[in-house]
Amino acid sequence: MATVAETLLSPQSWPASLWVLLLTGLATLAVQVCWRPALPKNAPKWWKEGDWPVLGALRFYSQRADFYREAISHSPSGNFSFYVGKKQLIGLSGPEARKAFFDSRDLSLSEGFAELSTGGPAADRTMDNFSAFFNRNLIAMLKKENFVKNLDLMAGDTRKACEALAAAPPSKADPAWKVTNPFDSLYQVVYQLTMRTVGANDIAEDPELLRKTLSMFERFEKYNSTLKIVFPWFPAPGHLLRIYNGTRLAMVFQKLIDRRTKTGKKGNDALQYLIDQGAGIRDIITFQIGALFAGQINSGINAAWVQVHLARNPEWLARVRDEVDAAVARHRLEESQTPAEVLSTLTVDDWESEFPLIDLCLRESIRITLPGTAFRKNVSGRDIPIGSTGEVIPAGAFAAYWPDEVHLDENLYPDPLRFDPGRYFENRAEDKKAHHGYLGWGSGRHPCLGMKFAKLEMAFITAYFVVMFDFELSDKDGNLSTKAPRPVCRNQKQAEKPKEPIYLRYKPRAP
Ligand code: HEM
Ligand SMILES: *[C@@H]1O[C@H](CO)[C@@H](O)[C@H](O)[C@H]1NC(C)=O
Ligand SMILES: *[C@@H]1O[C@H](CO)[C@@H](O)[C@H](O)[C@H]1NC(C)=O
Ligand SMILES: *[C@@H]1O[C@H](CO)[C@@H](O)[C@H](O)[C@H]1NC(C)=O
Ligand SMILES: *[C@@H]1O[C@H](CO)[C@@H](O)[C@H](O)[C@H]1NC(C)=O
Ligand SMILES: CC(=O)N[C@H]1CO[C@H](CO)[C@@H](O)[C@@H]1O
Ligand SMILES: CC(=O)N[C@H]1CO[C@H](CO)[C@@H](O)[C@@H]1O
Repeated sequence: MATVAETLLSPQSWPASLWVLLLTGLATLAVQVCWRPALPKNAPKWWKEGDWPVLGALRFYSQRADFYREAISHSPSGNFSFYVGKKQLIGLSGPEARKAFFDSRDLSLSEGFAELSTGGPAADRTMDNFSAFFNRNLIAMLKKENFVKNLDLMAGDTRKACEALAAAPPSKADPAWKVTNPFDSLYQVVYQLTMRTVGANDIAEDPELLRKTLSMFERFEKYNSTLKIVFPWFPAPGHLLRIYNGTRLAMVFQKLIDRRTKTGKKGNDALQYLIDQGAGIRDIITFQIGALFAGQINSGINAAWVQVHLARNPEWLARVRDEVDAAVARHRLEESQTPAEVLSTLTVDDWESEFPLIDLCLRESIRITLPGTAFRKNVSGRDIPIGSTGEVIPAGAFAAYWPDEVHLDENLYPDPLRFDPGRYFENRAEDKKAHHGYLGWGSGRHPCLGMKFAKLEMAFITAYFVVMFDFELSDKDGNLSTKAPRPVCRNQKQAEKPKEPIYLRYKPRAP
């Protein structure tokens, strides 16, 4: 009798049953890969433009805003369905749909985000479990008492970073000026403050470790893979690099935890808080990476954009400066104190209440800077009606909402790309003209958990920066630049550093 190996190596001698088995197997596999569940009848109409067999609407990932805008304009209800791989997505638009998206308790933010932004596995209960763990601990870390505890450190970090800028070498073009790319320098300040608040002081206090881990994080964040989102089971190369880089970051935290366990020397920080809760090492590390995703990107990019907008809008720079100067004057105890010294004496309450114009500048910057879509997944086990249209978000399907629909709507925000924090003054209140008319801090059931912290960071950075420096846009050598920076590409999936670097030249503020 032939051995199994011999049989397998000579297909011409295979019995018919083996062929049947093989072909059935292949067919099953093909069907599994290619089959897409049909949309229920009451789902919004399928927008097929740009749909690829099996893969789905890849354009949603490469040109999101264009895809979304066209789909809305071609859809009878303004809502439309499409596929990403097997996943069914419902693109929503209009006020009713916005309400359903932001107010429904049956839609999960964490599961939508995991599967559509990073290609995580389809959620199971452990995932839900982690997201509760994540939010609970983040909320604890972002409590006011922790800001009070860390205030001197955070204000000190910001001040030192500005003093380092002051000590930088002069620019090539003009020795009176120095040059910085705020998307690097101020982004790093945000990273340090984030590390202090939701990470580990060992990292926040070690410039080399800060630099190293930020670079790991940025690589980790950059290596994404559309393929992985379409086929969650596929070991896409981009995804493997991402995992590799993420693992290196995880190892840094692992080492810190090991050291603390071994020496018994506790830290006084967020990492220690998690260890003391008895959280497992995997959960701690996943938390740390998640907290960086939530806390770093939007804050870091807006910290830079606010200064760029101020450099382009001298009347707003003057108003913000007046606000900061007035606070300095109120808190000055001695003639000899520098403004930076005075700022270092402010309390958390002062920081939170005395800089309303910085808040509005941030609000305006976010509106202009936040492209992409928000995601939810229907985890309710029921179809979710979209307002009174009779259309539904089917069970297990995803919903997407595109904030530009309101943020760049001329009827709400005239001349929408213009930086104008005055839009939010009470007498104009353009953000209140529609329900869920401003989405920059989330809305409805999922407001941003980090808003107070982000506003505090922005107050530190902007106050020290405008009080210490005169600044304007320049090129990398320090030549004055009168050209407007290229506006944020709406097709981006999230806030990103500008592809064409933007530089500020600065010098100590004229007395
Ligand atoms: C300028 C900075 C920031 C901006 C513009 C921003 C914006 C947002 C937005 C728009 C959402 C809602 C997303 C959605 O509806 O799908 C959100 C949610 C969230 N943000 Fe922020 N955020 C910022 C800073 C932070 C920081 C510093 C943290 C934490 C350290 C943070 C933690 C979170 C978390 C955990 C959620 C999810 C809340 C939930 O699951 O219900 N954010 N943020
Ligand atoms: C999307 O569906 C909702 C559901 O009723 C509807 O109110 C909204 O107007 C639709 N969008 C557009 C742009 O028609
Ligand atoms: C998840 O749930 C299980 C069992 O319910 C529990 O033992 C575990 O600690 C939870 N994990 C987290 C991160 O909350
Ligand atoms: C910018 O500065 C560099 C260095 O001083 C100089 O060589 C160059 O000509 C300047 N470019 C412009 C456009 O002024
Ligand atoms: C991260 O991924 C990129 C791909 O370079 C790779 O070159 C780099 O070495 C990886 N390691 C990290 C993660 O630094
Ligand atoms: C799925 C996804 O987000 N892919 C993006 C990964 O990053 C590159 C470059 O930053 C983008 O071009 C891809 O669209
Ligand atoms: C409203 C809705 O979409 N309900 C569905 C949500 O997802 C679950 C499970 O995936 C389905 O069973 C529901 O019908």
